[in-house]
Amino acid sequence: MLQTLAKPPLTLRLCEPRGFCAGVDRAIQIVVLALKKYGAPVYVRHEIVHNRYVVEGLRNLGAVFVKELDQIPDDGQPVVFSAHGVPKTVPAEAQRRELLYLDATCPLVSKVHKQALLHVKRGRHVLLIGHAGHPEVVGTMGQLPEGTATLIESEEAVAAFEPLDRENLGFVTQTTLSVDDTAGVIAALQAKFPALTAPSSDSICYATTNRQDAVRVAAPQADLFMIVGAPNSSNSMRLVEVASRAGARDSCLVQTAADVPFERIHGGMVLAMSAGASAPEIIVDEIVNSLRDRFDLRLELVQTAVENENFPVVRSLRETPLEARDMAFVNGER
Ligand code: 2E4
Ligand code: SF4
Repeated sequence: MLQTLAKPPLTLRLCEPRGFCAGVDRAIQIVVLALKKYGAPVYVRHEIVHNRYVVEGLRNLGAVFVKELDQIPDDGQPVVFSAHGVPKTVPAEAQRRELLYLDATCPLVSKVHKQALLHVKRGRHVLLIGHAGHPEVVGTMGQLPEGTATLIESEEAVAAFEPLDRENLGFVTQTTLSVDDTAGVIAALQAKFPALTAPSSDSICYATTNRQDAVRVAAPQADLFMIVGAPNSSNSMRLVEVASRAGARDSCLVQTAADVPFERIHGGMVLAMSAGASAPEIIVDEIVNSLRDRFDLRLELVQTAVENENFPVVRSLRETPLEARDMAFVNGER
């Protein structure tokens, strides 16, 4: 007689909020709408968001990704700037070349740009807390006149920093940092420079904060915490760190279902999963399904916030209608 073997049990804590934020949704919509309005090719400077699935999907629709504007021919087609923001020299060069450009910089990144500029206007030297080389840091630094800002990467960098005028300092941060690490750096700055001026509101954005909060709640005693995201995605990498620090026994980044480390997953374990702000929900779905194929899966939702943010696209694209098919892609098929 044929006997069906019962699948081993597995618990999966699924974080909410996870995945696409309002800034990512808007940036992808801008590329999709530009393709509808202007036809292919639509050039995109830098990965629109740090995710291969999104980039490949847009490439299939006719987007052409470039590193710099000098790779774009004068063919009258538009160029979109990525969600991470660009130095001021980039729109200036686009204007000089009379390129049609659409800025997909997240409004919350633009807000940090404004806060940094305000520090400069008020005569303060800007301390930008962030990671060297990240496009958002390059973009924020590139808003400010030469010599008016210093990048601070760590508490050690605070100890080493000696300003010309310690009474006139202001800080801003990258939007996707670890909330806890950044609090440490800010505390060190405030202890050393009591006159330091904070921005009018936190630079770390709502989406970064919410995703880290949910991971912190889901992590204790989880045997393995998987974060869906890309290695060049700052916010996703921070979630992997938060998971380990908050008590997960093991944590890792997975880009697709093919990266799930099944050799480390056994019946009876407690898994947890979240996704970075640039990771589409379709990849989360694929991973859940691949776990369900092998295990008797018990899903537990760990919800710590409800997000209702929605950032409208640039005015010139608002009249272009998005069809349900476009929206499915924009929303990561959630
Ligand atoms: C812009 C600002 O900055 P990060 O590397 O986390 O970007 P990613 O593309 O992964 O996420 C979207 C995004 C874009 C986040 N903040
Ligand atoms: Fe904007 Fe925050 Fe999303 Fe970055 S993570 S795109 S700053 S909402």
